[in-house]
Amino acid sequence: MARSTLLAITHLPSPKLAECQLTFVERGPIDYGAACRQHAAYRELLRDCGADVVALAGNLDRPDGVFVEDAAIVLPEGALITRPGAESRRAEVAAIEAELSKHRLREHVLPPATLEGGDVLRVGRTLLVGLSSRTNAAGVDALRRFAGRYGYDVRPVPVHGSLHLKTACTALPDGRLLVNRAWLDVAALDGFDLIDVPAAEPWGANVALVGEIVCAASEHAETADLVLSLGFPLRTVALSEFAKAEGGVTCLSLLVG
Ligand code: CIR
Repeated sequence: MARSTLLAITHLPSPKLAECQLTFVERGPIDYGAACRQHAAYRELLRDCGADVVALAGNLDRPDGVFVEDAAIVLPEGALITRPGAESRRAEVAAIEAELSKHRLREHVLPPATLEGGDVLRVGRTLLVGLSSRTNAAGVDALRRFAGRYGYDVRPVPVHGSLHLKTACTALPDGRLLVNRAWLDVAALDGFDLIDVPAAEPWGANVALVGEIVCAASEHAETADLVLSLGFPLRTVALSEFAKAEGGVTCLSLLVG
């Protein structure tokens, strides 16, 4: 059987998950056992989509360590190790870098720049980057220096109503963007075809592309119906406990293709 060339780096949920950072979400109880079961189902979904899955455990003491997406920007040409805007999250990147070093040459975001992977959306040769509470203008410049030399066009997108750009905007397999316009500066997306998430599901815009398969949280049933109606292959998985920690389907993995 041919081996998959897609690797998904994940990290097991921390027993301290309920102490996570929260910005736009109110703190409520998180069921750690349910979070672990949902994470196992998420890893299974990644495998079903054709990925080899690694589950790291080096950040089990760090509440937000499960949200590996924020620690790096992975391109075919190399990886940029981020400097998270949330100070409490800065120590997470070492464990992610140790794994990524097996697969990519790395560069680093340096102070005063801050950049989190949840703010970086790749659409073909364009990188849309959220200017958010976690990613500053120097972080955008760092991304531009890193990716510009490989020919990527780096475009900032002001984000005001959500934690990260990808909370409010992700890409479908044909390059159209699934968006919640209320949470970002839509003028910055000029030139892209936009599809609005259902009004009842403002958090639905966070979908992950694993190969050509659209993966979504099963809590966003109307968004799932919308994606199916557009003709895209779709898989869903329950992620309620991670939503309470302000994370979605993209946040839980780093895809190394
Ligand atoms: C945080 O506030 O940093 C975490 N509780 C959630 C991070 C979610 N990550 C993502 O959207 N890429």
